[in-house]
Amino acid sequence: MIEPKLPWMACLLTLLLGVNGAPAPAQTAGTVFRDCAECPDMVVIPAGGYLMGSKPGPFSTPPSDEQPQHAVTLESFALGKYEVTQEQWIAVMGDNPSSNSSGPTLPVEMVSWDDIRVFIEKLNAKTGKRYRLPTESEWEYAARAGGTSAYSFGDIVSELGNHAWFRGNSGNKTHPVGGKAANEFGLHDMHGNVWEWVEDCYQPNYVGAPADSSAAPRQDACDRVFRGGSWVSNLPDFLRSAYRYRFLPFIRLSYLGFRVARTLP
Ligand SMILES: [Ca+2]
Repeated sequence: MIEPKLPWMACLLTLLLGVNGAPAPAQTAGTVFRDCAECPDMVVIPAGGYLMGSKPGPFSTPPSDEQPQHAVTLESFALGKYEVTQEQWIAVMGDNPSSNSSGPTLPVEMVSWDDIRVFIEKLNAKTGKRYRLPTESEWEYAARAGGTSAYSFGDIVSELGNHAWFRGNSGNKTHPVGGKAANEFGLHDMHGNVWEWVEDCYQPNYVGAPADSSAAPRQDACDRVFRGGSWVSNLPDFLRSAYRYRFLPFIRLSYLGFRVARTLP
């Protein structure tokens, strides 16, 4: 007797395509997906581990807030392939607060950490997904993209211009996202263009920092961290993967934006 093959094949097709015939959300690291036409492109970041922070090395005296270097283990998550753009912000919020508003694919800026909370609430309501800001450990893991150097591409400052917009090459303005080379995880502009808010309350060092991807413990009226340097950064040090800066959550600046993370599935 020959087994009927169709039910088995139908089962497989359902797994591959989803119940409505649309592609099922792929969880394979490196996969790029988008939850709606005007939603950010998201990259599936692999699970893994790394050493967060800095130790004496090519930059012999890293700021004390990057120490102690410590091990962090992370589950897979999704992160924006680019900084959130002005057209993506407008699609959710209906306005454009940006200082340099000369193009739809420029990164949105002049958005506070508090403003972003509203954006994410609306994006989640629109998509039914769990968007959020990346935690500080997720952001640094994604910026390093498997590397242990100052930048995702190594330690050579003269190569920064291939990967980042900063004071030395930006012409004192933001640039359309994705104009520079991606890192090994397929992410653009982790170094430069606009600084990127992350979830965490700033802590002055990593003593007692979480060993997983959770955010630092909440404090009342804390500064929120942002990362990666920007078009206005005049020192290459500011664009290092481990470099940290922070402001109160209501601050809006022309060189400060964000990218979204999304919990999987
Ligand atoms: Ca950036």
